[in-house]
Amino acid sequence: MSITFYYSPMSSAGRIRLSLSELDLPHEVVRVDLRAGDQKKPEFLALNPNGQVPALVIDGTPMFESVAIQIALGERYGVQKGLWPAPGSPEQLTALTWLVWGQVSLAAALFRYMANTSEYFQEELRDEKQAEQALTETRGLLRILDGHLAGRPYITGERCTLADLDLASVLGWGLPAAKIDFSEQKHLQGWLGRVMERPAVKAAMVET
Ligand SMILES: N[C@@H](CCC(=O)N[C@@H](CS)C(=O)NCC(=O)O)C(=O)O
Repeated sequence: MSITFYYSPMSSAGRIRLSLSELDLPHEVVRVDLRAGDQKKPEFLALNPNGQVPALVIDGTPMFESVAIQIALGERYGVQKGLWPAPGSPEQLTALTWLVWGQVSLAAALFRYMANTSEYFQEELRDEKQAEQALTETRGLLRILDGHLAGRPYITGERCTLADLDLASVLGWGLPAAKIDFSEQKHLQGWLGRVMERPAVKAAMVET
């Protein structure tokens, strides 16, 4: 097995870094300096034509899109490590559902809210109405996740999987950064606390 991981701190690549660490997979890390524009150089574009991190090369085959990478890591290496449900199991379908929902629905709404409010993004592109709409959407999605977590400690049931790690790393950073109060979502709060306590997650929060 050979894995090369193209990484930049404080980016979507952080979620893949966490999975590689939890799965304890040997890999080579290539730092991509986004400010210097490394991601737009021909050698990187050959791996990811979008010119974005993360990218991962597994046994010579390049991959991009963080969710696709998470699924590949889960299915190839996660089952044996207890971090991904067995193929064909009902839990695998649940993990896939919430992993994809976490990025396509929840993270998209949360980042839209941040793009329209936060100092991390350009001020002249902010729009109050967009922010309001994105906040309402994000709150609704947090209630949906809270409802799913009622009566189960993790997304698929009793075990923490890459779906939990992926969602928690977005929310553990994003909710405080966006200053979104989720104190009413007790199940979500308890779950986030459990996932954030994991040593690999704590270490990943201090990105280097
Ligand atoms: N949908 C992509 C998004 C990747 C993405 O937005 N990467 C950003 C960092 S968070 C990036 O590399 N930006 C540099 C650029 O666009 O030039 C994924 O999930 O992998």
